[in-house]
Amino acid sequence: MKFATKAIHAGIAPDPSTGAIMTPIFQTSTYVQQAPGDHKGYEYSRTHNPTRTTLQDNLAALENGKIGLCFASGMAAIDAILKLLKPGDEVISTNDLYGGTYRIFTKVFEKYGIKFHFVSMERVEDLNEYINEKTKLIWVETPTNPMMNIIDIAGIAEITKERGVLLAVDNTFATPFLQTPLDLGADIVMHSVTKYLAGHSDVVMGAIVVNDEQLGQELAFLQNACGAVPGPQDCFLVLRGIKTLHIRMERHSQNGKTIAAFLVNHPKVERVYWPGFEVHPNHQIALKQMKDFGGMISFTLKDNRTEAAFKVMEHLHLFSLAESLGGVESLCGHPATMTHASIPKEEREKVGLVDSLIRLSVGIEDAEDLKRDLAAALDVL
Ligand code: P1T
Repeated sequence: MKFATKAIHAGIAPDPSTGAIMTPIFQTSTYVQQAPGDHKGYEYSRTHNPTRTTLQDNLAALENGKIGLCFASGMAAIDAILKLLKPGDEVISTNDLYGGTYRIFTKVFEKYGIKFHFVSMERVEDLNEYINEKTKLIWVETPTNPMMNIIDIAGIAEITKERGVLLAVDNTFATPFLQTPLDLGADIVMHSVTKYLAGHSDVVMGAIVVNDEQLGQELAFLQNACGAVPGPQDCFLVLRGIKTLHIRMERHSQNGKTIAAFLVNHPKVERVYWPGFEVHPNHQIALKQMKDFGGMISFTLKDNRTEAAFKVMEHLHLFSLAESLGGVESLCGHPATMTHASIPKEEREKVGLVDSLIRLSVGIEDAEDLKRDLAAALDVL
C-alpha cells in the first residue's frame, strides 16, 4: 500500500459491532470478563484500549514498522526509551535538539547514573570516537530542532549495527511522510505526535515504533508498567488528523519552500536555516533521506539584538507567537527563551542558537498571505 492509502486505511477496520466506519472512542477503563482471564483481549485500559490499538497499528504501518506504542506526550515516549537503560550506560545524542529532550537527559536521567554526550553528528565517522563498551543508545533528531541540521541516518545505522548500539531517531519534524528511519536502519523511531501527526494543535501525545519483537515487548512492558498512556478521545483525534497527513505535509513543504526563498532574499534577514537550500551543509543527505523539506524554518536578523527578534514576532499576525509546531496554522517562536530555555546559553550558542534566532512553523494557509505578514513585520525594523 502507498502512503496516502495507509494513512487512511492501515490498521483501521469498521467497528465489528455496528459497522461504524470511524473507529469508536472506547471511553472505558475496564472490560467485563466471563471468568478470570476469559476476556476478548482487553482487560484494563492502561494496558490496551481499542481506540489506542487502532492508532498504534496505523502509526506502525506508516513508519514501516511492526509495533507501535502511544504515550501521553512526546516526553513520555522519550522517558520510556530511556528506561531501557540502566545505571552506568552511556548515550550519545545530537548536540542540537529539543530543549525538553536535553532537560530529561541531563536533569532526570543523569541522576540515575546514565551519562549523556552531546556531539555534532554532521560527520558520521566522528561518532566512533565517542562509542565505548558502555554506549547503549545513539539519539538522533533530524531535522534538528531548531537549527535544521540533517543527520545521515543510514550512515549512523551502519556504525550502530557494527558496534551493537541502539539507534533512536526523533522523527517529529519530518514525519513518516517525509522520512522513514526504520527503513534507513534505525532501531527505534519516536514522535511528538502533538505536532504534524495530530496536525491541529489540539492534542498532546507521543509515539514509538520499532521492528524488533523483543524490543517492542520491552517498550510495551514499560508503557503499561509506568502508565503514561493517552486517552481514547485523543487517539481518535490523532486518527482523524493522520487521514490528511500526506496532503498537509505536501502543503507545509510547498509553503516552507516559498517562505524560505522569501526570507533568504530579504535585506533585513541575516541567515536562513532550511535544508532545501543547495548551500545547506547537509542538503545532499536531506535529498537522499527525505522526500521533501517540510515546514520548519529558523532565521536570524541582521539586527542581532534580541529586541529586534521580539519586535518582528510582535508584529506578526498570521504567525502566532507560541510553543509547538506542526499544526495547520502558522506559528513563530523564540527558541532561546521558549522551547530551548532549559539548555545553557553557552551550549545553545555553540550550535548557532543565538538570542536573535526566530523559528517558524509554516502552516498550510495561503503562502502569499504568509509572505505579506512576514514582509510587514520585517518592515517595522
Ligand atoms: O511536547 P511533547 O509532545 O511532549 O514532545 C516533546 C518533543 C520531542 N521531540 C521534539 C523534536 C519536539 O519538538 C518536542 C516538543 N517540541 C516543542 C513543544 C517545540 O515547540 O519545539
